[in-house]
Amino acid sequence: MAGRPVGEPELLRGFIDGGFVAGGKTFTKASPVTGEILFEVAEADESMVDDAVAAARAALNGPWGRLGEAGRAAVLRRVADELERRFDDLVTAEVADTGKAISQARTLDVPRGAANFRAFAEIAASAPTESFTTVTPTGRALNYALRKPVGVVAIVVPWNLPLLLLTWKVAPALACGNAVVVKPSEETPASATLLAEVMAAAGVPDGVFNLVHGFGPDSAGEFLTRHPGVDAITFTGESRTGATIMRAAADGVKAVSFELGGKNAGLVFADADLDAAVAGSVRSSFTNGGQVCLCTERIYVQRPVFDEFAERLAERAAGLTFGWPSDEATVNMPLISAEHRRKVLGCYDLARAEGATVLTGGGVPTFGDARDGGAYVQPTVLTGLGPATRTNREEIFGPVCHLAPFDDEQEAFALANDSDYGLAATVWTRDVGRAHRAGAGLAAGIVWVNTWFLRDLRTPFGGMRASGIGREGGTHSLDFYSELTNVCVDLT
Ligand code: NAD
Ligand code: 6OD
Repeated sequence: MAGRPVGEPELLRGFIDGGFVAGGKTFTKASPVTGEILFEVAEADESMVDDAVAAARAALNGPWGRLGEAGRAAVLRRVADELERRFDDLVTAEVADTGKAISQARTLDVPRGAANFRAFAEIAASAPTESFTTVTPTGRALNYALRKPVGVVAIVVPWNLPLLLLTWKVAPALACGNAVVVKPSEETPASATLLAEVMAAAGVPDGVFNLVHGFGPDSAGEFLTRHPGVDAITFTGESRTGATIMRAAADGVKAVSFELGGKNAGLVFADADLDAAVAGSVRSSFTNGGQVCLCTERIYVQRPVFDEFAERLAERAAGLTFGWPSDEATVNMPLISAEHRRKVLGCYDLARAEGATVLTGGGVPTFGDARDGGAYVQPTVLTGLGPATRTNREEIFGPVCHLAPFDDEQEAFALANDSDYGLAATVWTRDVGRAHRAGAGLAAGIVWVNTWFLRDLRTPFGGMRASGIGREGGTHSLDFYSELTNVCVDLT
């Protein structure tokens, strides 16, 4: 990612069979902070996607295909080392693409990139497989399962946590011996391009990791997901896009793993540590500009503490000041693009039209400097709407939450579960029994109690309903990224 003529946006290229390649067309990537053009990006056409898939297939038949678990784990550890060596470059790329605060990129996004490779190096190398001895009429038979790669895996990811979400899939895919073609979001080409450099420097064999840039429909995303040479598709993004990809996957009866949207509930009980609940809800609603699939957009608060909680949350939200991403003290960030800002501001207008009371926010901050060209919106706290409103049902994916009161646990669980989605729920309570009842009673792939976005990479991660298909994490990732062959040997 160097060597551009001064004043020209840098050209980011795809990476196929161990080399960087540019296609015919390019598109531009604008800064969410100022709107200025940062990069020109080579858009992969259909023939480049063909080349990427062919390179991945060839790699499976080369030395990579003969490397055992331990050998692959060593490669993954080298990738993690190299990611750590390029730490500052990756932080710079991630901040440029997204406008996120440098402190967050340093403590969450980039470290998780390396952690994903280290974790799956261990998980894959130490995963057991089943074996059974079977009594037969003449003696015994031994059954045991062998894990094999699925083959060529297509990885399509969004823009909100670009490196974290990409490596969360690349690491287990490679740990299981697959070769991958990745398609990052058109909004975040930079860290994926650096990841290609990292792969090469870490000695990942040519063709094992391939990168194509572009958009979804009628572009690299669609070409890749309907490609007959792809064996499995893992996708993170909007539920609607997941449905489109599922149709494409149906033709080849391909395995899919989908991590999709959310409309996550937070439940604040009157017995909670209210300081922790307020601080935790500030994090869960406004981290990354509210652009985390796990963010809490619906908060239900038990009636005796509703007014105090609402006042304190609104005050904290209003106090989340915007600095430049490079300021160490900055926590807030812009939305990813002008287009996404139009969508989120449309949701703020819709909420008002539906009768919401705006406790804080609801508009656009002004700076009097270049950031006025960026995609900033104010952190917003709403109240006053019923559960059937679009504001309470549709994912907004911005720094916004709606507060509503409840009276008892049963009502709280019912309100939380009244959703087309089922990704995450967060519960604030001091009652241990209630904490466990919440785990059992809430229809979500993840239930956090007195915390939010605390991740152990060995645990199952994914969503119910429109929030996804399947689970990744720990051995659940191995189940998606490998096929099992049962071998049955007659021992008589
Ligand atoms: P998106 O669905 O618009 O795009 C995601 C990726 O899919 C991008 O790379 C895009 O180019 C590609 N794409 C779009 N249309 C396609 C098509 N027809 N065929 C193939 N590829 C296509 O999502 P986004 O706006 O980038 O991300 C925000 C969404 O992602 C939110 O809904 C959020 O909840 C969700 N998300 C979910 C998780 C999770 O773990 N469940 C994590 C992060 C984000
Ligand atoms: O932490 C993870 O592994 C993960 N997949 C997080 C998803 C965040 C969504 O925006």
